[in-house]
Amino acid sequence: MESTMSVEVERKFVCDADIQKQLEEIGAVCIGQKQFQDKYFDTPDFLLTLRDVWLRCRQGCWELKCATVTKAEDRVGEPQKAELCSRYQEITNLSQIQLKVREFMKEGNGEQKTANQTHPVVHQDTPKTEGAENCPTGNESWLMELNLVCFAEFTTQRCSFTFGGEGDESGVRVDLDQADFGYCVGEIEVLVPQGEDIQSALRKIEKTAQRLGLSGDQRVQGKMDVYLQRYCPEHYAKLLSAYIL
Ligand code: V4E
Repeated sequence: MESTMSVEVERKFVCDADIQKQLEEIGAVCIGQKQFQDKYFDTPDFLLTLRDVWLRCRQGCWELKCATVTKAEDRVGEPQKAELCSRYQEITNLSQIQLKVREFMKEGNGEQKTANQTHPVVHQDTPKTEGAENCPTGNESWLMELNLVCFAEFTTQRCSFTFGGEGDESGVRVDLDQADFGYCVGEIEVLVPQGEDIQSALRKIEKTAQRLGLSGDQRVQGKMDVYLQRYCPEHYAKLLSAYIL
C-alpha cells in the first residue's frame, strides 16, 4: 500500500479448485506469493471492533481499517454491488492511527481505562502461529496506555494477481488467501485514493466477478469472521448482533 490513507473496496468470494486457471483465462497475471502474520488489537470490551474499526499489526507494520459508510448507506444507489462489496478507509501511518484510535475511544468511552485495568482476552484453543514474538515491534507503550490487547492472531499464505493494460480491470487485484486455521477465501479489490470516486471501483469489481463467473449474491465470510466464530464465539455473536459482520 503506497499512500497512508485510501479506501479499500473489495468483494470476497469462495475459491474453486480451478480458480487459478480461471484467473489466467481472463488475463490475470500472478504477481507473487507471500506469507504474513496478522495480529489484531482491541480493548478487552471491544470498543473498536464494535464500531467496525480494525487495528492490526501485519509483519511489524500497523494498519487501521475503519468503515466509511454504514451498511444502510452502502445499499443506496447500486444495491446489488454495494451489498457484496465492503469499503474501508485504510490508514497506515502510525501517528495517524494512534490519533484516530484515541478519537474512537473518547467517543466510545467518555473516559479511557488505564493500563492497570488491562486483562487478557479469552480465546478458545486458538492456533499457535510461529514467529508471533516478532510482531508488534518497537515501542508498545501506546498499546498499554490505550488498553489494547491482541484478540486474534493468524498467518496467511497469499497468492496475488493483477491485470495488465488500461482496460476494465486496471487497478484490480485478486488475492487468494489460505489462513493457517484452515480457511481459504478470495478477494477482488481496488484501492481508491482518499476522496476519489468509488463507483468506478465497484464497477470494476463487479465486471471482474462476472468474468470469473461468480454469481453468488450471498456475503462470503472473511478470515476474521471464521476466526472469531471458531475461537471467540461471544465476541462474534456481539459483532453479528451489531451488524458489523
Ligand atoms: C474490515 C474487517 C477486518 C479487517 C481485515 O479484513 P480483510 O480485508 O478481510 O482482511 P485481509 O487480510 O484480506 O486484509 P487486506 O490484505 O485485504 O488488507 S476483519 C473484519 N472486517 C469487517 C468486514 C466486513 N464487515 N465485511 C467484509 C466483507 N469484510 C470485512
